[in-house]
Amino acid sequence: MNFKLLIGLLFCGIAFASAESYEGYKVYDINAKNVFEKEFLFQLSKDEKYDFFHLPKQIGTPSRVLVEPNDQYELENLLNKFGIQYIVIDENFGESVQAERMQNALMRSLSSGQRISFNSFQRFDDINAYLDQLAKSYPSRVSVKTVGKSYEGRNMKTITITNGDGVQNKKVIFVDAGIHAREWIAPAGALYIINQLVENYAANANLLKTYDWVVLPVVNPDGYEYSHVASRNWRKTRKPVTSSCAGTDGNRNFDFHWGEVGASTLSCADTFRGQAAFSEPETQIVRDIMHSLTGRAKMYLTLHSYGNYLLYPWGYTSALPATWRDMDEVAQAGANAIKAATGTKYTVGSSTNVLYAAAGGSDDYAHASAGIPISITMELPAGGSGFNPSTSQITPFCSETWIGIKAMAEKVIEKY
Ligand code: 0X9
Ligand code: ZN
Repeated sequence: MNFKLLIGLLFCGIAFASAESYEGYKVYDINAKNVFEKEFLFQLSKDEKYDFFHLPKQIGTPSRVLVEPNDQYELENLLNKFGIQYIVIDENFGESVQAERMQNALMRSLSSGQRISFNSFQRFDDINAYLDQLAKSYPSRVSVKTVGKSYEGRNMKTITITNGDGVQNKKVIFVDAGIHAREWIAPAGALYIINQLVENYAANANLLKTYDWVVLPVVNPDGYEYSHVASRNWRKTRKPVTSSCAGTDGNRNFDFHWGEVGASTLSCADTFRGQAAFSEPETQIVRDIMHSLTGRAKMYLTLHSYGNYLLYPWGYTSALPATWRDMDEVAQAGANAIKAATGTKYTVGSSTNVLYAAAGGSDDYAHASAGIPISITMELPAGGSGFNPSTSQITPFCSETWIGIKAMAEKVIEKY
């Protein structure tokens, strides 16, 4: 056996010995046929024992839920009783998590020594190290700034990418990713953007002529690390709330119609809105970046997974913002470019209308409070049972995503 491979697998066994095992957990796809069945699932999702990965309001798009062994009988019973169709898409989520860990450790060990690799999911320290290396290697075009610390004290860094012409105060595209810990493909997508703009500059110079890009690749580093070493399915931040539950949903914590809809008041819930708006250092950091760029920032793009959506405000109401047509035009440009390049379909619309209502999101805040004209949430594709694409899917997913982002950026540059 290859030496690196052996070390990788040994490391994997030792490092994750205490991680949550998910042994016997099942993942179900539930196909609600009508509004009543959808409503039933919405009610069910309020129960914390069901971890809904996906709960779109559209009939015909299945909802997906992870259920621990003790609760499976009750769920199946309920669904059977009401005649709601379901299938089990993962018989043992624990095995999938273990396989993912092994694969990631192996691919990581095979690409060690490289500056950055899209053959494995990167850990937070590796991401920060890549940003610092870029600043060192490309001092005229790249600068890295520590914008604050996460609750657990991790340094959160933005990278600002320019074309090096020295012109100050250009317009800006601000991108973030990873506010939800388990959505690993999102920070990978942000790293891919950085990689393209910096290390493939010549091909992308048109995106940097009159605009600078500011990227915060991991909004929730504590949660991201926790999902790597302790609990794969963790979504929230990590600041304790009560003696038994930690974490706030960062994307319910922004101060615009905070907590009004689609956000839980229960600290143990996955969509907990927080004890107050901006209770989390991580969301404060995003807020402060947005305000520091007011006037300059023309597009805010926040990367999530999954479901292939390009969403714009509002998330708090089904009404649309006055300028929704501008955002729709930009999002359609992204969706069309992806469709033409790979055939992958993205759904475009306001988040309440095409996904579900949820207030306190960063996208609504960016548009309403920070005055950024174009504000878009991009939900990257699902892999595995949702949040766990295989390592071989990272590059194709990210390069496809980049095609859409480039098209949206070009549209923004043309419009503003
Ligand atoms: O629910 C969310 O925060 C996002 N979906 S995810 O599956 N990645 O959790 C969608 C957010 C859309 N925007 C707002 N509701 N404001
Ligand atoms: Zn998300």
